[in-house]
Amino acid sequence: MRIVVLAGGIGGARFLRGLQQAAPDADITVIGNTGDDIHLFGLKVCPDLDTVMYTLGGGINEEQGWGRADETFHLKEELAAYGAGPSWFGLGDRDFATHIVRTQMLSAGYPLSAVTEALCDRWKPGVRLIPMSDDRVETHVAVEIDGERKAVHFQEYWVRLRASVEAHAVVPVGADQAKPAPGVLEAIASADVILFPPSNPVVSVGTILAVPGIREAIADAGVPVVGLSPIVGDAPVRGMADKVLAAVGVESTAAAVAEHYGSGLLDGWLVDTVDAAVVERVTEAGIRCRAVPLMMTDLDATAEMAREALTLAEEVR
Ligand code: GDP
Ligand code: FO1
Ligand code: CA
Repeated sequence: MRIVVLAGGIGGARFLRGLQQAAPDADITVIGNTGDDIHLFGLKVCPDLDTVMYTLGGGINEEQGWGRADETFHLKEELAAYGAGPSWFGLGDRDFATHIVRTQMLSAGYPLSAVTEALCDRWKPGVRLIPMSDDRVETHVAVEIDGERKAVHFQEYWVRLRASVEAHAVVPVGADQAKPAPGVLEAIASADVILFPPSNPVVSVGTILAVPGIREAIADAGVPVVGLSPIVGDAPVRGMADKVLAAVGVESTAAAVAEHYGSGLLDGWLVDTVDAAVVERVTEAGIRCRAVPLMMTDLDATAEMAREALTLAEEVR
């Protein structure tokens, strides 16, 4: 079975680990979000691609969900000693190697998709990881700080500001000129099922869908598209997805997220059992909905969620 998954970082990566256990023989292609990418110290950092690669490759810092395990920060300390900023983004020594190799290959002319494939040769994540685009797309957030409206890079909003200021708009800069990376449209066209994991609907899945051609390809694929809600009990399970949902005018509920994706895209939607009351509303929106345990507390729980998603896909096929 060929499965295509649109993934951001932590939530998407954890889900993918469960999907691999639930469908060990499946051929999984991950279309990764690159809107979080940031250039630091002359290096290109791809947080969501790295989180998927490290998590499935066994190198992730498990409790953080980003960065490497067994990390040291000598480079970060030395850069700070030189006053070379920014200091608010925690790049570890092992992680720096990834960004150096990536930047070297990009400078040699390799597209991001080829670079990602090369990095995965080391990590062997067990999935095909393709960036949503080889073109530069960076999510910026329009915020108001001390009465002044300005746009900041997503990472500055998310990490330095901790989403503590009101976000008025979330803009994937460059998306409208970006093309799907080689293999993205082909993977969607040959998929047997397409999954939206419990990733951030705005800055992860939303950014991938903002690349022209991807949303249309999914809508026209003619195979089941099933999503799992990252919102449980009217709040994100972790992180601040509610803040960016508000910025795009979507309430932080499992039903509103399904409606935001729309019945033109989604055939099925899994909500947590605490949100069972919304099943009827989502169904009325034309999306088959089921309430199942949706907390990725451990690998078996996540695998069960993945099985439920695949079962729902067969029901709506
Ligand atoms: P990021 O790029 O690192 O923010 O990761 P993603 O966008 O892939 O996923 C972030 C989302 O995962 C957050 O909005 C969380 O609500 C969601 N999430 C994290 N853990 C769980 C979980 O156990 N269950 C569900 N349903 N969602 C989760
Ligand atoms: N997230 C943080 O909250 N604080 C950090 O210092 C931080 C550093 C970092 C370094 C490399 C990397 O790949 C990811 C990193 N993240 C950090 C996570 C990053 O902000 C992710 O983009 C968000 O978690 C949302 O996707
Ligand atoms: Ca992300």
